[in-house]
Amino acid sequence: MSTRNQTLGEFIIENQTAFKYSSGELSRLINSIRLAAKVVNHEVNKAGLVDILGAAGDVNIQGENQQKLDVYANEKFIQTLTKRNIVCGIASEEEDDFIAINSQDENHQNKYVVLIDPLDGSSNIDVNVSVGTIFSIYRRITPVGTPVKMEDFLQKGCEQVAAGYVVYGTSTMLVYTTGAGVNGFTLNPAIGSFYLSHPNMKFPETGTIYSVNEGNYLDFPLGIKKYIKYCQEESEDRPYTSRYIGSLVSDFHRNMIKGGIYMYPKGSRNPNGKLRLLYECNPMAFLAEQAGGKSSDGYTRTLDEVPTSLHQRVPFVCGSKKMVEKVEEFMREFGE
Ligand code: AHM
Ligand code: MG
Repeated sequence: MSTRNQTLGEFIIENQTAFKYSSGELSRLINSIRLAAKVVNHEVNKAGLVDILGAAGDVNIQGENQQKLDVYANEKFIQTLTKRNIVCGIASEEEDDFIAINSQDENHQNKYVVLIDPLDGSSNIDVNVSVGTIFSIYRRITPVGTPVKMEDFLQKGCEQVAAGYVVYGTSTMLVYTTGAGVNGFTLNPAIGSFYLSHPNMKFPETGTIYSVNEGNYLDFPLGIKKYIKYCQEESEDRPYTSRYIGSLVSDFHRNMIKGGIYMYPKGSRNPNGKLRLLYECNPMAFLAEQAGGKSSDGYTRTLDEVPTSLHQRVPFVCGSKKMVEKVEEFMREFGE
């Protein structure tokens, strides 16, 4: 039974046997993500010192090249997962193609592939606004010991075995699920450990926050426009408010705690929406459902979408169950 003051490391060990495929491999994998997250957190926290330490592209005092933080985060996560030899493949929002690991070694037994958005919302870094890392984990479907193939990555979201995010915010948190609820851990920077601070996180069934980039309003499908107007209409039972950070992880995190809905619909600039099914929408949809929320493209459950390519984008509506259902009602009635 999980208790407060528990570290993430203790929690992972304690809950390992509850996981249906338990072999320790998934625990080691989540442990590696925890480790890389701490390293990236350290670097993200220094971002404000850029004028002092040098901007991306500069050479720093030790003669090292300064990297853009999203490139840095990408390298750190890939290095950590590769060196510890616990996954057979990685796909990253920052890479054109997937990376096969140990593909020449017939004895490798690794079963998991990881899909990752190493630093989501990175345009927010320069202005000291929270950013995040999003990860998604599947069991490979091709035989163990053979090189991973595209089909190992193009699985439906409902096949995920784990997913989560790190939010580098006022506090740094790691929130994840292995399909048995959602738990949130806060980093104590003085000690360098994540502590269970938000056990069994749940989306309120409904909420008052809607999060959408209203700058794209004129481009939105009619159903979404009508829903936004519905939120804006004055009504005693609907005291809605708009909150949009522009960092998916942070917008989702707030909405899960307070109750709300996040939308990135299609528009003429983004004909399929902006967000990526595999790196952003599926992991968030898995977390949302595990927390009692809901996620769809306005019509179809996100986790049932059949992926066709690694970097595919889809419209995304995710959050408190009743609010997502309301959007779907509007989409059915008014459509595009
Ligand atoms: P990114 O992967 O290039 O960082 O883009 C994803 C981000 C999300 O975090 C955020 O919700 C969205 O883009 C904001 O987009 P916009 O600025 O179009 O509203
Ligand atoms: Mg992203």
